[in-house]
Amino acid sequence: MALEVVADVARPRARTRWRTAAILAAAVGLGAGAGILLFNTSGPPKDRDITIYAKQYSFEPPIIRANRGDRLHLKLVSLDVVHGFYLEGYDVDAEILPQQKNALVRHPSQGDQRVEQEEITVVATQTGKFRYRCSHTCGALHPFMSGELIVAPNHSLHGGIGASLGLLVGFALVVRRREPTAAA
Ligand SMILES: [Cu+2]
Repeated sequence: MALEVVADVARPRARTRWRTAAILAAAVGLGAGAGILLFNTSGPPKDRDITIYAKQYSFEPPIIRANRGDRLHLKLVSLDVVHGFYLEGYDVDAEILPQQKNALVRHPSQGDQRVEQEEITVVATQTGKFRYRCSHTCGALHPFMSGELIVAPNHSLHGGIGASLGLLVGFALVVRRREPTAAA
């Protein structure tokens, strides 16, 4: 026992610190990976038909949830006046005319030319929250007319939870390793 303690004290401190850091880093990494794997329940991408109704001054549905990779086939319908549909982050903007089956769609990055389309296909390649809002002045409360596309999974969140748990486990391991020294 005495020998062991002497050996422990004699061990260069730098190496101990290095090992501690390595254990913590490994624990954080494993935790983050486990978090992503365990909570990633999205399954294979799906094709989904979604009709979005626009009326003064809201969209129905106000929130669309999708999983990363899903192909969303959006049909836009106005129930009253002319509205717009601009989807943040996906380069989509449309004009929705009442009593019209087709929307006038454009891709802002490619200019102002609009094409009549019955539906807009959006592949949810980016995760996160993306606001969609009316882009055609439709009345007094027009600026408040918006909704939200939420694309899961949120890897950074689950990875973060896993990393935190990993950090805790890592600390526990480090503390256990130090116990013999503390007892001496
Ligand atoms: Cu509007």
